[in-house]
Amino acid sequence: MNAAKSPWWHTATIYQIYPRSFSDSNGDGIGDIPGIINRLDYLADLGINAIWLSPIYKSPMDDNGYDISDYQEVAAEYGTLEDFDYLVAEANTRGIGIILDLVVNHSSDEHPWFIDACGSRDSKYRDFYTWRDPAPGGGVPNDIPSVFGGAAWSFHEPTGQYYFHQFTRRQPDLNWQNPELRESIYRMMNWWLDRGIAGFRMDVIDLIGKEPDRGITAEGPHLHTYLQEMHARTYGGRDILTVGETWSATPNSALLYSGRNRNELSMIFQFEHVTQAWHPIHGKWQPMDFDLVALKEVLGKWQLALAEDGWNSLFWGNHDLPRAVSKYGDVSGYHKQSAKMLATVLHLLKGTPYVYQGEEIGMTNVSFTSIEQFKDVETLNMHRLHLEAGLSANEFIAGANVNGRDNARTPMQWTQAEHGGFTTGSPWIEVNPNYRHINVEASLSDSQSILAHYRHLIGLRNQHPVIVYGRYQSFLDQDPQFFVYTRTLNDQMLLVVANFSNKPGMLELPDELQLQGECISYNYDPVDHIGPQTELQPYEAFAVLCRGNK
Ligand code: TEU
Ligand code: CA
Repeated sequence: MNAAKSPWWHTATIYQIYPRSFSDSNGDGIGDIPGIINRLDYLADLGINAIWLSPIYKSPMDDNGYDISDYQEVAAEYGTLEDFDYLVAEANTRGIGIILDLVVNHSSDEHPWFIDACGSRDSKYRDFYTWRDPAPGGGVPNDIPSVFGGAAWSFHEPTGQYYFHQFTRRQPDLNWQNPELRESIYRMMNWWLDRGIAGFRMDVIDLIGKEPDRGITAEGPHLHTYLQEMHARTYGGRDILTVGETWSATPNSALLYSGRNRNELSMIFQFEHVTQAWHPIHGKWQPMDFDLVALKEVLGKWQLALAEDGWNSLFWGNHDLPRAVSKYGDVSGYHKQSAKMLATVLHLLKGTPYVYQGEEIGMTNVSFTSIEQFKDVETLNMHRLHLEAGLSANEFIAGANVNGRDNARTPMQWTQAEHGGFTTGSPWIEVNPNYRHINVEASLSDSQSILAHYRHLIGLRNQHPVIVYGRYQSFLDQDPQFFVYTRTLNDQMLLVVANFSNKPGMLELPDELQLQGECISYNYDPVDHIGPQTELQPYEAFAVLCRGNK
């Protein structure tokens, strides 16, 4: 890719904010937009270039905003449209763009479109959704399951039909086969684009091509037609970032979404590195330890698949995933070292890195003991279904404490004050009790903090084109302890080495990697010379930049 024509998001680092849990400005225990504005200097100091805001729109909050009842109104508990416009302006003065979460696979059942559609089979909005008669013998039209448990069909008594919902029954799917629905969505998107946003993250966008009668949910036959139409009708020609959440994506389909001549998206979120540690039958609720060899294989596959076209997103966590350091690191023994190692390995890959709120200070999973502490609708639904299936509550809670979404939704830990400085009120979900020693204030006063390491890595991306465009090559692919890769651009080579274990180890690198260079990142002592054997400490990670001959 010619650096002269490269888009801004090639060198950018994106920070994800889950508004409900980031910063509460008015003491109601719920994060809000003024609270985010109060923290912009912190984010500017971190060096991020844009903020992906999880939904801020009017919503009954059945799924914490991923169930929208007015696409052009801010949820009252988060603030007002004026607050939003002020956030955009204040972020922009700090060189930070605002990326909105576009949730258009489904709306809330409280959206006026759905309320009108329920009023009569002749409603002009009836076909904005998918309605079907009961199956011939009665019951659901077919056996498509909801992602959140149960059937993907709910019966609407007054009009005698089922409606389709891939998530909860309070999140009716929108019917993208209807051109009027699509135009309504495009009008809404342009309305937000005209308010100066920097992009969209597109919620489960691989599902909008669904064809329920044929049992098709992800990557339907018209999906890319819709995305190219959306591009043409809205953001095409604007200098914005678009990232699609696509749980079904493969390296091949990733090129369809993000190929430079596809006129669809900038990039996608793929989840293969996440689901490779899920149980084949019980999914994330039956946790399995991740396997480094498998993880390296997946990350490497995606680096190579999008090496010449398309573009990778890079992330360990988000609002749906467990905390990175709990999932892949070692909170008890090597919290700081393992969090820094994970950041090093991810941020020196090719692609756009995403930092999930709190990841930069090493926030961890929680350990809830009763189901009442959990707030996530998916977790609560699955808990009910697991108990109905005869599983023990404790067994379910143990799984939810490893992979449940609430792990990422406990409030941001700002200080060691009560509730971690998140709120002066009573938080909507419990703050992780480790806020007393894991918090922003403590991190800012520690030059060796995880935060300082993230700030350094984010800065490196702007200094070294080899990090942005270097060709990826892995080494020791079958080694179960070490992750070793290089990035090469022109006469520069960056060697990245990481010990993914809590055991020290002797690393033996091939001759071609026995080199001398500038150590541009480390989490123990700097390493600038690699010989035939290198002793690595637990979770040690470093990067050495060599120019010209080694
Ligand atoms: O997530 C898609 C989704 O299905 C994830 O919730 C994930 O598959 C699940 O947690 C795995 O168990 C998006 C949003 O990120 C999520 O927060 C929403 O709940 C969901 O869509 C519906 O909008
Ligand atoms: Ca608030």
